[in-house]
Order: sequence, then structure tokens, then C-alpha cells
Amino acid sequence: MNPKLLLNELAIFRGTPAFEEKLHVGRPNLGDRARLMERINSILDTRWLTNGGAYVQEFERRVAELVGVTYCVAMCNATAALEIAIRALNLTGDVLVPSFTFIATAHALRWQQITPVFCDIDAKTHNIDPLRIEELITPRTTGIIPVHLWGRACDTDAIAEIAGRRNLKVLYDAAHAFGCSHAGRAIGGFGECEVFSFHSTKVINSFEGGAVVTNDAELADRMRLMRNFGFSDYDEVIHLGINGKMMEVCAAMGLTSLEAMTDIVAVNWRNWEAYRESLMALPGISLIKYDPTEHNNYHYVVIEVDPERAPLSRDELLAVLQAENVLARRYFWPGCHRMEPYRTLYPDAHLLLPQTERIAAQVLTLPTGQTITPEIIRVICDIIRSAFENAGEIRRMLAKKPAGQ
Ligand code: T4K
Repeated sequence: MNPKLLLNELAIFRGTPAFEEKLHVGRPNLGDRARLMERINSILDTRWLTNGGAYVQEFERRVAELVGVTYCVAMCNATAALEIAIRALNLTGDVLVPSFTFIATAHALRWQQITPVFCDIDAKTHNIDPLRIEELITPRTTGIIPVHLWGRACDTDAIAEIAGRRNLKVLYDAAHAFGCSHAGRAIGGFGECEVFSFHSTKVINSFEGGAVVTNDAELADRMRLMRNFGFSDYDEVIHLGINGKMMEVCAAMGLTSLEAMTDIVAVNWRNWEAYRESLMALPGISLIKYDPTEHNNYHYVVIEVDPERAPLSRDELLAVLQAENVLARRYFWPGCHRMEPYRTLYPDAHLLLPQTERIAAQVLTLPTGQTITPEIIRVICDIIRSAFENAGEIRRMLAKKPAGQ
């Protein structure tokens, strides 16, 4: 790892990459290994591997406590959790979702023959724009699935007001927002229910995993039935269901991860600050900010590259970083509406999504988490600075390069 200040040192000009190993966005954070192994051994000792075992129950209790809700229903992943919550809420017809999200938010609807109606975002917050919601509501609309993108809360008051007036259900996709708060309240208690992801790439991980949290007892009971084929007892099925259960080994990882949460968030904050300091002076780059008066997990370091002010475009900068083994990601480009099956089904969707289109073309997510240090961050930022200083040469070179190289 060496600072790259000169043009011919940049790997894009066939220099040596700054990092020998690839730096991924989403490298998992790990808790105490010995504690995890103890738990795994105890799972093997008791021979209780899945189906609502002791660790899953403990994980559900811990998550509910942390979030300040009454019920937590743990599932095998957040996509299954979204699908089950959508069914349990009896959503049908059309449901409003942002297009600027991970594809799972839209797929969870379409998978069940429900039409995701893509709503534009507010360019400042990257979240669904309440001002655009109402114009999309029709007699077919049954609900809204807003996403607390990057862990920054949606405008829950405005959404609740519209939903109450138009008789719509609200299910929050809170996949990014575990450990975050809004107006002093932990995210998890808004809407009918909220869905967290505990995927390996998330702030708290259970290898694969997700959960629905709610204060609605009936809804929680229905989801518990649905995640276990509808079984209420041995030989007794009282509801349509699927297998959405979390395994014991996943809950063991989740509990171990939860115990490390304070440290993980502290590392994320330290890294976010290091990026902020180093990127501050660069033209056309802005780092998305977190409200310091709220709890944040600082899990996503997202920059916007302004095409009017930055010397390189987002995609040119990405090419420079990739050559250095910095695998920055364009989350959530190009928007769900430009992915299948939606781009074929709704070829004109982009006309109603100007902010989604604009923001999706500018965002870049940078590596953070336990494997990233402030020293690594300084090198990443030096690369960006050097790339900007040599923008003309880089642009000319990239323009000559055959696609895919
Ligand atoms: N809603 C929203 C808003 C979401 O963002 C997501 C998931 C969901 C719903 C659905 O949640 P789950 O059903 O997954 O619980 C990743 C994650 O797989 C996905 O969970 C996440 N959002 C999304 C934002 O990022 P991909 O397809 O971009 O990347 P993936 O999983 O290949 O991992 C990214 C990088 O992380 C890899 O290049 C390497 C590194 N990595 C990954 C894994 C799994 C590791 O170093 N180690 C690992 O074990 O989706």
C-alpha cells in the first residue's frame, strides 16, 4: 500500500495496484470468534439445529429489546421476511416502492404477483419522496414499502399521514437501519412492521438472516405460522406457509455480532470521519451525512460525484479505483426500474423518476468496516485526489480503451 500521487503510478496506467488484496464493500464484520465457536458447539451438543431453537429465541428477544418493540420474528433472510410480511399484511394489487433500492424490495412484491409502482426519491435524503407518493395512489394501491436507505430514516410522519388518510398499509424495508434512530425512536417501531437484514454484508450479521419487528401481536402470530409452513402444532397446519426459518447457527452468529455492535459502529464512525476529512476538499465530491443527533450505524460510506463539478465522472472514478483493487460499488444504480423484469414491463418508468435517475448516476459506495483502517482510507482518498489532478489524461485513456478492459 503506497500513496499514489503521480500520474504514472496509478494502476489504471499499468502501475502496481495500491492494494494487493481486493477491498470489498460489504466485507463482513465479525464478533468474538471463541464465543461463536462455544455457541456452535452447544448447538451440536444439544442437537437442536433449527426450527425455533434456543438461540433463535434469544436472538429475537435481544433484537426486540434493542429496537424497543414487542415482537421480533426472525427469518432466513430479509427477502423472505419482506415476502412473508407482505402476505401477512394482505397487500395486493399495487404497492408503492422507491426504485432507488436493492432489487429485493421490488422482487418481494412481484414474486407474489403484486405490482411494484416505483416512486421517485428526494435527492437530499435518497429516500422515497412523500410529495410524489400521493399522485401514484389509485384504487388498486394497498400499501407503501418505503426504504430507510443507508440507515437514514424516511419521513415517517408524512408517510403515516398519507397512509392514514388513504387507508394504506406501511411496511418499512429497514434492511440498512439496524441500530439507527429517528426522532429519538429506534427504527423498527414505525409503520405496521419493519424488516431488518442480517446478511453477511450488513452491520450486524447472522451469516444470512432477517427479521420482521412489530408491536402488532396478531401480525406477529400470523408471520410465525407463515414462516413454518403454517404449523400450529405437530400434525396441525392452520395457515398457508413457507419455510422462512432462521437456523440456530445463524442466530448464534447474530448474537455474537450483536455483542460486538458497539465496537463495529465505533469503527464505522471512525472510518466515516476519516473519509469526511480526506474528501472534504475535493471538488464535486460530497459524502452523504448522518444526523449526529440520532443513532446511526455508519455502515454505508456513500459519495455523490457531481458531473458538473467533479473532473471525472462517477464511472471514470470507479474504473480508477477498481484498477487499484478498491472495489467501490454503484449501489443502487441503475435503479430497479432499469432491471428485469421491470424495464421490459414498464419501459417508461424513468419518466416519473428524474431524481432516482440523477442520483443513481452519481453514487459510489466505498469500503468500510472492521477490515478498513484510516490509513487505508487515506490511500483511497489520495488515489481519488491524484485521479482528479490527472483527469484529462485519464479521460483520454479511458475513451481509447475497448469496453470491458
Ligand atoms: N432490502 C434492501 C434495501 C437491501 O439492501 C437488501 C440487501 C435486502 C432488502 C435483502 O436482504 P437479504 O435478503 O440479502 O437479507 C449485497 C447483499 O448481498 C445484500 O444483502 C444487500 N442488500 C446489498 C446491498 O448488498 P450484492 O449482490 O451487491 O453483493 P454480495 O452479496 O455479492 O456482496 C458484496 C461484496 O461483499 C462482495 O463483492 C464481497 C463481499 N463479501 C460478501 C459476502 C457475502 C464478502 O467479503 N464476504 C461475504 O461473505 O448484494
